[in-house]
Amino acid sequence: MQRGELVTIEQHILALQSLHPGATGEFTSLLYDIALATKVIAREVNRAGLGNILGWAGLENIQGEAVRKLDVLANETIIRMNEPTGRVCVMASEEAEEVIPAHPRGKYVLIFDPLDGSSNIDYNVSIGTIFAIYRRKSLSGVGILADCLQPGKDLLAAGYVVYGSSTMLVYSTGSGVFGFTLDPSVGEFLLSHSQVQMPAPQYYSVNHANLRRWTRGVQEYVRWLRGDGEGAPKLSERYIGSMVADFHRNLLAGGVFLYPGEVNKPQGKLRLLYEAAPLGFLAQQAGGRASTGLQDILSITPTSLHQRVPVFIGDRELVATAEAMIRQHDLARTS
Ligand code: AHM
Ligand code: MG
Repeated sequence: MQRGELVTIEQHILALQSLHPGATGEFTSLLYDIALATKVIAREVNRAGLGNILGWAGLENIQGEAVRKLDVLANETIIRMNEPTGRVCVMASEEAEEVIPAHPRGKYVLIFDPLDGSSNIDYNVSIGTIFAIYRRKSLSGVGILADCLQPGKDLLAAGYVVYGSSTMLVYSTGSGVFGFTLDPSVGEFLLSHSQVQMPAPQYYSVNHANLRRWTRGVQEYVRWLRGDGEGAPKLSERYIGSMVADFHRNLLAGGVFLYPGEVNKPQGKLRLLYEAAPLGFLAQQAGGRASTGLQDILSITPTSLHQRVPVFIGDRELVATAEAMIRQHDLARTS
């Protein structure tokens, strides 16, 4: 990009398409539809706190429409904008128990977490949308569950939008990670971060309140992240409680985010399809990694839509140390 040149997300997606001579433009349009849906969500997130001030009564606003919770609204926005286009055959959302059938001729599968960071939604703290796109596997008709249960290594694209002090969309189609900042005055996402690579780590992000419930390996690892023991890094701690926002900071500033399993809940909290795999794909594209502590997250073929996995994601070396400590302290005890 030349200095001073403005690149919109649409131009950027089209430029990527030109690298694939056989491309029909459908994938390009799908990415653009997602970007558009997130602009609608960003608008709602930005005015969320105005509901009471503007005098919306109870569950109805002044037009008599039901005031929906933001996460429901985000979910409906993404579904409505992608269901009829003919580009996706099936969708899966963190907010929906079953798959969402779409168009029989759709070539793609769209997986999304409409509004991640639910505990922060009501408090004006950064939240996000995560999306992932796979090629369909079924041969015809409306897509099915098997289309959604694909490993992260087969992703065609993944990305997220963080609704923070500004709104940013970050995505990858497998040729690097690119970030766009929404200019609200013109309503366009403009390229602000090109070919993002994770710098040397500065931060670790974890909910320390869970400390007593972690396995010995995880406890040792977090102690090491805090500076105890041989070769321990010098890091500072930051935890927002919205995975998108925590991941985003570590992507740009360098670091590791973890949501480990617990002794009585070894699978942890975060969802493989909607959270771990798409962000794992971005981490890898930016020079980092994502692991469960025992296995590379991108290699896992999901067995159910809402499967959970422990997550260690970010700087490669820091993730590798988590794996080593978990193998040393936890595997020896269970095998
Ligand atoms: P959600 O999908 O209900 O928003 O839950 C996922 C979120 C992540 O964004 C975040 O990393 C984690 O839950 C925070 O959990 P906790 O409040 O236990 O620290
Ligand atoms: Mg979520």
